[in-house]
Amino acid sequence: MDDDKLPPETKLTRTKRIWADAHKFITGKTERSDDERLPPGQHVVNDWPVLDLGKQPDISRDRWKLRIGGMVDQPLTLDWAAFMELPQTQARSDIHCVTTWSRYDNEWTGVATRDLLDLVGPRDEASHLMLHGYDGYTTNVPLADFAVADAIIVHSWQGEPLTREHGGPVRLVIPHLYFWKSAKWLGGIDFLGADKAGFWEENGYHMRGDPWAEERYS
Ligand SMILES: Nc1nc2c(c(=O)[nH]1)N[C@H]1C(S)=C(S)[C@@H](COP(=O)(O)O)O[C@H]1N2
Ligand SMILES: [Mo]
Repeated sequence: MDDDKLPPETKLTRTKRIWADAHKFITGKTERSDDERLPPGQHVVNDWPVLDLGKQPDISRDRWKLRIGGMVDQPLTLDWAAFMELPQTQARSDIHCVTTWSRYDNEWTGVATRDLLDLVGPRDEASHLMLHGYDGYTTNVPLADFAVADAIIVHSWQGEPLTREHGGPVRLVIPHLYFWKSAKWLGGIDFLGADKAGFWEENGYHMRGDPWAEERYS
């Protein structure tokens, strides 16, 4: 087949392709049967441990901004008001931390990554993302994993504003990957044309981090 003869990929078909890719990864859902719900090597906790690099940036909602750039049609910067004007999504999911604790039934509220993707329009070449926290933390994710239906950029947990220690005012939640991929104090998202290691990935952690495949270390 001669690819040159195909019409150029439109924004709509591109979005559909990203969603189709993402569909393969809808494995971390609470609808799994009980024996499949807990990934191998994990145990359930009822509290919510705090893990970070030892600094918890103090970012008020007034100062907070989310900058989105790289390989997108429409780079943009959202402040708190613009973020809250976007469609709000609520969803429940489980947390799986690579340090072996899992926490069930977390109720998140925020902006679905899909709604954000609609807004910025990833370009054809975009395949991975680098997420940036206000503490200097970085972590990489494949675009298809970021685009799953239950990945949310959250501002609330169990109906209350996300606390500073857990990444407030705004963090990412990607339930079907280990929690280190869910950047706290989210301030930047870069769309990349190739995979690139973030902080923990440079220090031996897996580039993808699927808990059911125990992708803990590289
Ligand atoms: N900005 C930022 N995000 C981060 C981290 C961090 O140090 N900085 N730690 C990651 C790790 S290793 C984990 S397990 C979770 C912990 O989130 P929690 O403290 O809300 O449980 O956040 C992830 N996101
Ligand atoms: Mo972690």
